[in-house]
Amino acid sequence: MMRVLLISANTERINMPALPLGLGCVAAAAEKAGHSVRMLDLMAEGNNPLAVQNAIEDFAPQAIGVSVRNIDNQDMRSCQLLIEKAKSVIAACRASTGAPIILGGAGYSICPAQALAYLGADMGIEGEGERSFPELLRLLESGITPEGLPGLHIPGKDLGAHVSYEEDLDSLPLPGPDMWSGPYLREQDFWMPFQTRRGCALGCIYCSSPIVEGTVMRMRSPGSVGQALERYVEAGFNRIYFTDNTFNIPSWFAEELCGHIAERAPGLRWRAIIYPMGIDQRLADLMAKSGCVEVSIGFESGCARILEGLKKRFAPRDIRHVVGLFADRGIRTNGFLLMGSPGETPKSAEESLIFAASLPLDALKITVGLRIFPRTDLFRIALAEGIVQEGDDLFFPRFYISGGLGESGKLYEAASRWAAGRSGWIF
Ligand code: B12
Repeated sequence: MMRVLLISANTERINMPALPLGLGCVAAAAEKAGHSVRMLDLMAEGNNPLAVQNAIEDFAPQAIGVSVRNIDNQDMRSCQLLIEKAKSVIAACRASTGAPIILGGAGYSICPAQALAYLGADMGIEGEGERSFPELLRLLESGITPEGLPGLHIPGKDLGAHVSYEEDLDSLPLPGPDMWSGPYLREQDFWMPFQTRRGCALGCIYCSSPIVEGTVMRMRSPGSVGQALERYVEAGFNRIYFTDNTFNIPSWFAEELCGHIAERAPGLRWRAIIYPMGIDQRLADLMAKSGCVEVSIGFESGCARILEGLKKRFAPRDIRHVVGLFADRGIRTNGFLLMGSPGETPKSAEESLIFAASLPLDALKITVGLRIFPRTDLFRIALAEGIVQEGDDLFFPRFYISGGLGESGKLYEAASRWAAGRSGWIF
């Protein structure tokens, strides 16, 4: 048994304060394996500069896990390096203890080697942490060199770490409501995150989700989700944000899920991310009846040619249909438009803006420029176009903007002009 301190370095409130759900999953798994775990969520600590030092002095951990969620804010116009927070956390750990520091999380998994080098940690686990982290603790405790563990990276060593993804999500413990504390949990804009499935096979050219979650979708059983949500509602958390990449895929699963939510957690209000394809009246009705109040729809473009280039499996008419289905049921719709994609021209950009303005959306967020992630088709396109070079460090953000647009300033100007006159539009 080891004393393990798990630190969430994220204090960002961009969009909404995000609870460290992934770290909670890892904590639940480490506890189940018999370790003594303490969580330090820096979001809950306000601005206390001594939070890390105090926790280490008080708990004397034998290992420290640090969750790295965000690298950057993915905004080409005013880019912020959010990873800096994690760097200072690791420095504070180093100043107080010699215990090994282990990284994990989405921001870490996208560029593991670079993150390890930049942050100065001892090792890291790429991908899901529930299996590998407790196993790593066991090996460290027994004094066995941990090489060969799925997803493990150690600076300076090429372990060829293959990442493995759990097939049976129900076998992984879920963090219960008692795992969480902190004043921000009672704030008006707080929505408790909950994940029902992992993995995405859709293959959108720019997306990092397959890197973090793999390309094979795995689901928790709808009954177990209903049961877990019932406990959250009983504990007073009746606003849930489903973090699943595409809540409506597959639709049979989404339908079953809605049935269980309505039965076990009546009174729950929830939000989700939707892929605008394959949603019919029946699913939209079930979503509304089970408490869905808002959907985010990353339709990204209103031009069929650009959507094809992004490898989206929907066309503008599908987007219109889906937005209409939710609007008719009083479910708030947030649209997301991504401008500057491969093949974008001033004409297609305008087509997108006209299209977006014609939809009955409650809000629209416009992003100009696509964050280039490693191991994506967008990276290969950017390479072929000379925007990035082989071996470029994509840990520090690099953005794609179509060469067919002329100056990026013109697109900024167009997006600002369109957003200025419209309520709910954000650029
Ligand atoms: C849902 C989501 C959101 C929701 C969050 C809602 C909420 N209430 O939490 C919303 C839409 C609000 C959002 C906002 C943002 N997001 Co977001 N989001 C996601 C998404 C799709 C899922 C995150 C999630 O909760 N996963 C579920 C948990 C269980 O998984 P996990 O955290 O990855 O944890 C697992 C592993 O990583 C690992 N692990 C985690 N911690 C640790 C620690 C250790 C020690 C170990 C060993 C392992 C480990 O084990 C866990 C369990 O298996 C991811 C993409 C993705 N598919 O991962 C992007 C993602 C995390 N977001 C990202 C970004 C950038 C943002 C924003 C900055 C965007 C913006 N400009 O607004 C904001 C920041 C929000 C904030 N306050 O921090 C990026 C981060 C990469 C980057 N470029 O920095 C991602 C990866 C998406 C992307 N575009 O690439 N987001």
